[in-house]
Amino acid sequence: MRVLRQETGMVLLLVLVVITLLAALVTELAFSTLVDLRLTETFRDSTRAYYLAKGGVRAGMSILQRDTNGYDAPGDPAELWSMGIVQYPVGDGLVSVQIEDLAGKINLNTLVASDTSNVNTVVKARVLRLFELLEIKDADSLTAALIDWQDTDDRVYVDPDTGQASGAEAGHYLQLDEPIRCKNGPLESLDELQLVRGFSPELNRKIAPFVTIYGTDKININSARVEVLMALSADPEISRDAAESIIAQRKKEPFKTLNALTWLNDIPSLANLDRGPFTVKGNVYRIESQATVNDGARRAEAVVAKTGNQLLYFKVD
Ligand SMILES: [Ca+2]
Ligand SMILES: [Ca+2]
Repeated sequence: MRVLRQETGMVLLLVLVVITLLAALVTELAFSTLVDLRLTETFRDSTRAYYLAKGGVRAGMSILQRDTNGYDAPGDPAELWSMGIVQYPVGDGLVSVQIEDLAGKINLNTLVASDTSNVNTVVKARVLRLFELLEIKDADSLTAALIDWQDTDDRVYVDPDTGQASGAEAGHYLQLDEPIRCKNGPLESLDELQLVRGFSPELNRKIAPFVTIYGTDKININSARVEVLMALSADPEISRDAAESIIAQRKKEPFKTLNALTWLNDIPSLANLDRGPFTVKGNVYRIESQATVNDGARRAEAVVAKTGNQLLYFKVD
């Protein structure tokens, strides 16, 4: 009897173990099925968000094509592109688009005339002043390294003012722990700056709002930030007060034509300022499009030229 009771006990225990295992298996299976289903849904939503984000860029491009008023002044009621698109519902999703005029930034690729070793001393002075305004250390050697990175020759840049060889060519880059080639050509992205001697991700973040690698050396007076305006001229100096007056004025009335720049005469210190560096419109814009569909979220970034409706850069995260 005792043996029988023991055997019965053992069987009961086995049954219990099997039931527990089965239950665990069933739960696991149900869970996996749920996960698979969720993954499919997420994939579907993510894919839809991807196309929606891409569509946002297309929408941004077409808004820009409709802007033909001859000036670009973010915030002006006539400048629809600058309003962007905020959380616009499309099907199950939402899309937001922001457009930024890059002509308000200093184009680092104009430091050296393309495919040459000819330094644009006006732009060089601008970059130097900007770095100094942003309290960036070693502005001289950073600017020189940026020149050498772009110019076609392999001679280290010697600053004509100081006589110092402060740049960096192949001799520097080939001696790194992980040697790289000196580009000797224009920057293809702002991220590429991190390869240039002295630049770091932190420095990149600091200068990113003020610089670009696209467009011309002209600065749009309607969209430049205070620091960019201040960096434009050393003689006469554009003081912070003067730059802020320009910004206050353009909020009242954008500079719609180059003739409107005569307003600058109203600021006594700027009466003799060279109007040459200025423009009142852009041609290259950065479009950022963010889309969500349920749990799926994607972000697209593009750089486009208005002339010819050209896509210069495109990335979807
Ligand atoms: Ca416009
Ligand atoms: Ca070079």
